[in-house]
Amino acid sequence: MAKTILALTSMYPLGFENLEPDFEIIRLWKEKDPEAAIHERRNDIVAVVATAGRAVSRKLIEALPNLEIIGNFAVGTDNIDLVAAQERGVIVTNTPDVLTADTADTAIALLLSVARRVVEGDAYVRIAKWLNGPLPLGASLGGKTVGIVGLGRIGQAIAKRAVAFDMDIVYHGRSEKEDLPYRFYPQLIDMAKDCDFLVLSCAGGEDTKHIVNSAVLEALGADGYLINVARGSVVDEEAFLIALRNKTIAGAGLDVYENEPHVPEALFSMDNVVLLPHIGSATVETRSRMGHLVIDNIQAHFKGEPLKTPVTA
Ligand code: 8YV
Repeated sequence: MAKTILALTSMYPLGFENLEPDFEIIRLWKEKDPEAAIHERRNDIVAVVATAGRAVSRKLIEALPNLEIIGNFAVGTDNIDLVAAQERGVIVTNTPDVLTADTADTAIALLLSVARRVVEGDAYVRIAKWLNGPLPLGASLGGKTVGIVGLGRIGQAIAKRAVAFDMDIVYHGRSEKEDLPYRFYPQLIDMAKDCDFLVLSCAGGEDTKHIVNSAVLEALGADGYLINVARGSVVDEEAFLIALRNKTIAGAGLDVYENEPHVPEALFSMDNVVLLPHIGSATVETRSRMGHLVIDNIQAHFKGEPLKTPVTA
């Protein structure tokens, strides 16, 4: 009975080759009947590799009696039932730090693109609309206020970058960080009223589900922009689409959606949104580092060595 890893995701560009001498790998996306593949090998599976949008539910955890470790190819763990894992004594690891800079860069790319109409401008040139007159004016960044929801590692990296654009930083989150020089807002709605760019970089999951609701969007106002590199679940998508349609917010830059890879079609025809396909960490360098971390954690666990990046409840 070979120790088996159930992979719910590829770890491109790295892959699982480094684990193959010691483990069999079930690449679930290649299986004709994924449920049957899991059922057949359920007693052999000792590790699961997952990622954002690939759920490790209580049902899956309970179906694998010898599961010891879940290696998440992501920093966010909202795809994993952490309580069920803890109850069973299953270890969870993730990939913090290595993706901080790229994800913060993505937030800034979205912010710049939507404020300065970069994507719209590109299309404007390509379809020769410029011949009929200039692109409508954009919005400056300098002197504007960025309100960051979730000033963790990624939030702080976004703040650092926004400071370089002469922007003012404020934040909202679970707790005030007294060692940082930015103003803290205990209430999201108050911060939304006071900021020009509301940037989401918090964890997903039940605690943050739909915290950006119609009242927060109304507070952000007709000159305000929403940038989301966190999780689609943080935003009430229905309220958000209404706000965009009615122009009660100025625009949005999105890397994440509630039901990925499905994106509300209503967004496709809107000029004031920039849409990315969840690429926050999607560089060759970062995805390689993420893959190495997943592998290192699994190998360390089975050698009885300390884990590199365990998730603590
Ligand atoms: C995903 C992410 O891991 O780290 C996270 O939480 O959302 C991303 O980096 C990436 O999209 C791979 O699925």
